[in-house]
Amino acid sequence: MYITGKANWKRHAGSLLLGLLCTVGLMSEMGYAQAAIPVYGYFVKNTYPHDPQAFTQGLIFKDGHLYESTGQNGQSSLRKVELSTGKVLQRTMMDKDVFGEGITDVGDEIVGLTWTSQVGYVFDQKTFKLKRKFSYTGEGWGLASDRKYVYMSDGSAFIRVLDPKTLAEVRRVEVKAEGKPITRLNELEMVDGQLFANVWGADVIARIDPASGKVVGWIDLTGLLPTDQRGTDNPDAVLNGIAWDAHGKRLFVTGKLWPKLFEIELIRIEGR
Ligand SMILES: [Ca+2]
Repeated sequence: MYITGKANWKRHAGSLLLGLLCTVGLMSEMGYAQAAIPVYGYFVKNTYPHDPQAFTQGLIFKDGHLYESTGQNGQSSLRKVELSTGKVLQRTMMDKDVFGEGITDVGDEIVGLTWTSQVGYVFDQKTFKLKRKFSYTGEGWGLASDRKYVYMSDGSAFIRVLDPKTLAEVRRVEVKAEGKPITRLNELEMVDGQLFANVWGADVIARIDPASGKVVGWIDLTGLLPTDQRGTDNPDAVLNGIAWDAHGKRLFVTGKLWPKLFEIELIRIEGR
């Protein structure tokens, strides 16, 4: 049921996002540039290998390494990955009956979600030992964190704000662009106080003010990994994975089953 829903969304995602971006462009042309949401393109600074078998669901950068979670029942894992080579340095498998989703770091722990099992995992960052589990309602998609909160997406337009210690929900924020709810928010990353969320099924990242839920920028990643390099017969190979190196100020993005991971720099596109 959910997969069918996602497939339907994929067919419509392009036109919806194109519509949104055209709306922004039209507003600029009409002289309402001050009201338009800025659009950013990208410049590829570095390209790194990425495990093409990794069904990427969560990505973070911490202490010099990438940490990545992968999905699919029976194949869900948490990995520590060497940036320069894409080599998996450490791995633990999740229970066979769960579908791994997003991860984020809280102190020296890594918190992870599952898609429909309504159970989350807390791992020790160094040993990958499972320390405890926690529960939540609904679906689990993406996670991110800052020093105050953990942020969780669930496929809807709402971001759940969680207490980092108890992982209990504190509140929800609805994400809107020019008043319209933006659904299918997936992998998350906190970047200098802004919540980045890639939109499932589209090569687009929303830049969100985490306090208000307002979309304050769009990142258009069209062409980053051409579709003929994603396996044209695999509609699952979508953009999914944002990591921020807060010390080095480096932004990394990849996708499910993508053979490459990119360090990108954002470029403001004037007039869009
Ligand atoms: Ca992330």
